[in-house]
This record gives sequence, C-alpha cells and structure tokens, in this order.
Amino acid sequence: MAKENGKATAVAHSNIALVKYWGKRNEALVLPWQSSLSVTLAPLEVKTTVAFGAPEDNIRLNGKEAKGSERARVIALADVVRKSKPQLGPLCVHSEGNFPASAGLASSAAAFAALALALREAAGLEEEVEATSLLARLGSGSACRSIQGGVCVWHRGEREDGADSFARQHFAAEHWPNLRMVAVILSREEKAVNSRDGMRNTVQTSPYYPAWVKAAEADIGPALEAIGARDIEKLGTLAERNAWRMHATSFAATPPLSYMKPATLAILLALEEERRKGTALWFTLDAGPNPVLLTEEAHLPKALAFAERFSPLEAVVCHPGGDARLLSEGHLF
Ligand code: 2P0
Repeated sequence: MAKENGKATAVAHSNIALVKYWGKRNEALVLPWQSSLSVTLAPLEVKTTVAFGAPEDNIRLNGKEAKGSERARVIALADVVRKSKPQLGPLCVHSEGNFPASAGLASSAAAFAALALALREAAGLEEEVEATSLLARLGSGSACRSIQGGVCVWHRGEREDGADSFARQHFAAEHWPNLRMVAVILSREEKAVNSRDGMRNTVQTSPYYPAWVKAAEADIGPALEAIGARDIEKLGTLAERNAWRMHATSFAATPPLSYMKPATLAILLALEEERRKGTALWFTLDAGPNPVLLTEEAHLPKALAFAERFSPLEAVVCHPGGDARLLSEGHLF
C-alpha cells in the first residue's frame, strides 16, 4: 500500500476530450450542462505526493510554492476530505508534471486527478473509482475523466448535489493501442482568458449555447460507436465537428472569444487537403491555440511531416494511457 503515516503518492495521465465539456450548470459543484468524452494521454502524467499532519498547509507545484487561486483550489479540494475527518490537520502537497504546465495539454486534469487519488489514500479512504472521480471533478471538471484510463465518458448526471456526475471508463487503453494523438505546440503563451472564465462567459452570453449543449450530448453515442469499431474516420470527423461547434459557441459570446490564433486556423484548414492525399488525420482543439491531431500509428510519419510544415515549437506524440495509480515508493518528499 502507498500509505505511510498519512502520506500517499499518485500518478495520473492528462486527457484530451473528443466530445468537449464547455459550460457549467453549477459552478460551485463543477456540474456540466452536457456529457463529455475523452482519451487519456500517455506518456503525459502528473505525480503528486500528499501528507496530512504537516505544521501548516504547504503546496508546491512544479518546484514552486503555489500562490493565489492555484493554492486556493488545492486547499479547497483538501477541505472536502478534511470536512469529514478534521483530525487530519494541515497538509503538504508536492506535485510535478513530466510536461510543461502551460502547453495547453490539460495539465490541470492530470494534476487534480492525481491529487484526488492521493488525498483519499492519505486520508485512509477506500480506493474507489467513482468517489475518486467525483472528488477530482470538484478540483477541475476534466480531471474526473483522468481517474480511469482509455476512453472515459463524464456523464453529466441529473442530481442537483452532483452525486451522479462522474466519469466512467467505456474502453480500456488496450482497446485501441495504435490510436495516436499529436499535440502540435504552436504557442506556450498563457492564454488571455482561462477555460473557467471562458466557459462562464459563453454560457451567460452566447445565443448558440443551448444548441451546443444539445449537439454535444448527441455526439456521445456515435463517438462510442466509432471507438468501439476503431473507425478513425468516423471518430475524427465527429471530433472535428464537435470542436468547431464548441469554438463557434465562444465566437458568438459577448465579448467574442477566440482561442485560435492565425497559425491554428492555418493547420485546421489544411487538414482537408492532407486527407485528400490519403492521410488519416483529423484535429481536436481545446481552449487554446494548440491543435491535437488524431491519427493511427501507421499514419504517424505523415502526420508529423504535416505538423512540421507549420513550424511548431514541438509536436508531442501521445497514445491512450492507463488508470491513475498509487505508488508505494518514489514519494516527492
Ligand atoms: C474539455 N476543456 O472537455 C474541455 C474542452 C477545455 C476545452 O475541460 O473550470 O480545466 O476546472 O472545470 O476542466 C478545461 O476546463 O475547467 C476543459 P474547470 P477545466 O477538456
């Protein structure tokens, strides 16, 4: 067991949504308007060590003391666990990612998934996938989809208390081992509007928002079918359309919100021509300028050559990853 005097270490992969989560119906409980679907991204991962019984709360992220809202979000999640066990006392958290936090690679999903798993273990709670996903969701919505590996669906749930809003694995990583996600890093600049603020503004002001909710919910079933059949063309086509629609809702907000840069659009618009040449290549795009290309191992050389044409800072090749897990050694402190 990873536990040792209330100390625990967990590792979780990042994930990329193919049916996006965009907008909350309850901000405090991080409850979405619609369900979303993602694939975990190996080898990208975050490792987090948690220990209760420290002299005071001490949070270090990627070697630096966390401040402001970063620190507040970690402490708020710890408080959820401490509420039922006040004797746990102050905690020490060290967290490190094996990829840059600002690369637009959903580092918060991996970070809060690892934190949720480590917090529950350090608090002596049972290892339980559903409860861990629920806890991770309170840290960051997309994190609930990083507790299990492979393909997970965050079912929006119906209850007002959020007890039925968590992610479940639908396919393990082994189902489609040659699926590839290539993150094309065009910019490492911090975005002007973070996802939390961007989605809030979209929910409140975009006239397209209700249409997005309906369309995104309807994408879940066909996406699962395409994944079940390992049909990259069907999945890629659906993922692209879902990403365009998510961004369209934001373009229509007041003030309008575009996470795309000119270089982003250049890549997206060049994909159709690349497909005409026979390359199995589609995109998805999160709340940032860096597209993630979807392909299969056999088309990876062509996918990388395509990405190179746009002079990216980096192209990070990922494959479906496994479950978040506890480590019995290698604690960060
Ligand atoms: C997703 N994104 O499904 C979508 C697509 C960005 C675009 O989840 O406010 O960091 O912490 O729940 O999870 C990013 O939002 O937001 C996100 P909070 P989160 O992956």
